[in-house]
Amino acid sequence: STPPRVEIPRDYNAAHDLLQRNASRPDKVAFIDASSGAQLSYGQLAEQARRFANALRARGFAPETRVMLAMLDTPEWPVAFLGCILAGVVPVAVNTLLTAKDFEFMLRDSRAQALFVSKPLLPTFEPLIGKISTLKQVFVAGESGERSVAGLVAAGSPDQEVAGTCSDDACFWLYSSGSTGTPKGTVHLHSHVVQTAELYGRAVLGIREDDVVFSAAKLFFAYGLGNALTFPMSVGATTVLLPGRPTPADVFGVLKKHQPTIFYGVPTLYAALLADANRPKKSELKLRVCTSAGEALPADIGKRWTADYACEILDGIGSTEMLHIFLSNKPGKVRYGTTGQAVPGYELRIVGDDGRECGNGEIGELQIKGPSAALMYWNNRAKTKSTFAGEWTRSGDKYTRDADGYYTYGGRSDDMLKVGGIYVSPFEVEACLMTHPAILEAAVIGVSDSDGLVKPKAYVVLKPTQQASAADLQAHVKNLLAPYKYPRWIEFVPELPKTATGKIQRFKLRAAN
Ligand code: 3SK
Repeated sequence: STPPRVEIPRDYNAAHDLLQRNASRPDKVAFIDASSGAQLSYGQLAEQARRFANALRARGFAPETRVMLAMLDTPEWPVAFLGCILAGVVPVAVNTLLTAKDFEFMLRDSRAQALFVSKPLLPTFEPLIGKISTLKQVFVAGESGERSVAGLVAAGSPDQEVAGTCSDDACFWLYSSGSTGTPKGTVHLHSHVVQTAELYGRAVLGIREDDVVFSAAKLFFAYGLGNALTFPMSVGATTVLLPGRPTPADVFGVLKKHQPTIFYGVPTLYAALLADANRPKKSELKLRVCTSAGEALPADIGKRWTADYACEILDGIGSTEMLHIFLSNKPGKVRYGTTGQAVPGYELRIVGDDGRECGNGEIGELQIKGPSAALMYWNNRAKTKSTFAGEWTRSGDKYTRDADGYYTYGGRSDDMLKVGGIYVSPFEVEACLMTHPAILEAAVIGVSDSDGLVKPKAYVVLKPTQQASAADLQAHVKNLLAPYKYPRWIEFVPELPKTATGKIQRFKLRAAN
């Protein structure tokens, strides 16, 4: 059958489109802050985004300049994101769990001229403010006053002025992690927002106006951005935002209090929810569909969740590069243990090491062709060329396909690990361990825990006469890197397996687990 196509006019602004789709429902709640209980209606959202955009213009931010959003998930996030896009300014949304060193790299790489930062994150950014010459202005979310996001919104005119962007203009960036450490600024276009909302949000998830959605993945992730902002806004649904960490208690709290009909999680979280002794009964929740992405969902977790909550988990895979999910299980056709079938509108192929397309049952790299592939990685021509190979985007994930078109995950093509749905570079964790004075050498691999979910494990060689406990080394990593990157297990060994040329043979360590 003909693949679905979403037609988008040349003159087009993604934020304007999302807001216009809801112009007829100004009183409907668009966003709820689960922590404060504050609500933002579609009418308020449209007005605040317009004011934000006009205030940016008044302060001299020209279309195509970049600004950084380092904000927790509160209703100010969509106001800032949509406000920037309305003004043609390009928001660079960053992972709030990262360190000052990571943020410094991203501020310098993107040359963001303004920073919008949530108050609790300000101490991490303070040493950078004044140090980076391209960063001119800072606005704080979660407070009032002249230098706040709220102050900026209040100062802007409510007039409707939309930047003259076109569908192929840069709309926003997200940073994608790489195995060599430096994150890659991934440039997405205005058209990509509605492509993903229509092809996956509407056609696979079946999202609709009467849905209430809740995503454990935050808005700064491509997964969370679609889940909790662009998909619900594309149909006028309501989103519950949780600014803090999605602990099982908080997630169940939201599911009970706000009764979401769509819940978007990641495998580690589903495992933790199923292990929670205080979890609610099925009758206390109103879920109609759940999703999982970030890493392959172990079949057992999916089956137990469905048995307990009478709701399927649609396991799928997307990427920062493709913006959202291109391969997914579909309602009523779920096969646990697989990542499902191609999302209509995307073409998939599996390519072997010899460059030939694989047949059913053969393992190779999954490649994707579809209308939401990023334009490029900023400042990184070599990686852009190797990832975005003409119409096909390389995923770096190994897959097999069966005769029914279901795909099964077979590991990464590189050494990257996915921990709780977030990429972790083993090289970065090794380099961090090596800064500990007692460590001579370290090697990090991914090892499955009892739920079948991958976590970092470190093999460590101590310097002669030096001592350190596993807890010391874990604390050292937690201190220097984003906390989710720390090795959950540490094994002390007399030496690491190496090739004749001195390269660590991680495959030997993997085989021993
Ligand atoms: O990790 C994934 O599978 C994913 C899903 C949707 C959007 C982005 C990503 C990385």
